[in-house]
Amino acid sequence: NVEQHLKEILKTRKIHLTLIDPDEQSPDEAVNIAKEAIAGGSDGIMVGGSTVDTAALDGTCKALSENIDNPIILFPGNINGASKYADAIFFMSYLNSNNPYWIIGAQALAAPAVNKTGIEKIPMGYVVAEPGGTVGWVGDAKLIPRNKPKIPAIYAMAAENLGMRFFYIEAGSGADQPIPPEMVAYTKRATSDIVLVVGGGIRDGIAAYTAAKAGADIVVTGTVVEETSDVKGKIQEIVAGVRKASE
Ligand code: 1GP
Repeated sequence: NVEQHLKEILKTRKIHLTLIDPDEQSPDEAVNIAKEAIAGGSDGIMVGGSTVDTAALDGTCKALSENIDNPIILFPGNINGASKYADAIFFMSYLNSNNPYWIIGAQALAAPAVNKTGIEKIPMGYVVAEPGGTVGWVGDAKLIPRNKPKIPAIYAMAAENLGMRFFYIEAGSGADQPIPPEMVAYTKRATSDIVLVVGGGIRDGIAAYTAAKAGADIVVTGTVVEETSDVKGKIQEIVAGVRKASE
């Protein structure tokens, strides 16, 4: 059970997850990146992207499941984001979209396929703040302004009241700046048990430390592993920041 596993870790320290976009490399290359990231201290691998080729997703999840022991968690970008080869799926609602498709339409259309895989579902609320990147554009987001740090907190309160157990504040993959720490802090303070996930634009140990220290339980990075030639070293730096914030 991935959720229990993550919550067990959170009793003692914060978590880092590495996001792999199956569109960006072959399954074999994804395995190499994942192995290096885990050797660097990452606790698990998220798989997904705003555009996903189902064959690439299945191929990547299958290769990962055969080669790594850490959790493989789907991070779906649309109705085709499910794979039976993963361990769990963040079953997410894009709470600050202007389009009901992204809030509940895609989830309804995908639910039969997700349930058929038999994998664990982790209910998660998802909000996108400026700049928002591709996921902001694709998801018709009412982007949360960077200078309005209290807004994600009210979405998180609503998500928790609706029974969601995870809440993700996203700046957009490749964002030029990560989520402001005040935004993370207000959200953490406004909720009780919800697991707070923060990602988008985190590129170094200091940014990872800042997000975790502000209240993120899970820090996600994706782009850095695509950009560096030393995945293990870069992830070690980021994980060191996350772990330092756990002290
Ligand atoms: C994207 O938040 C994640 O959903 C990761 O963002 O690629 O900027 O690390 P980066």
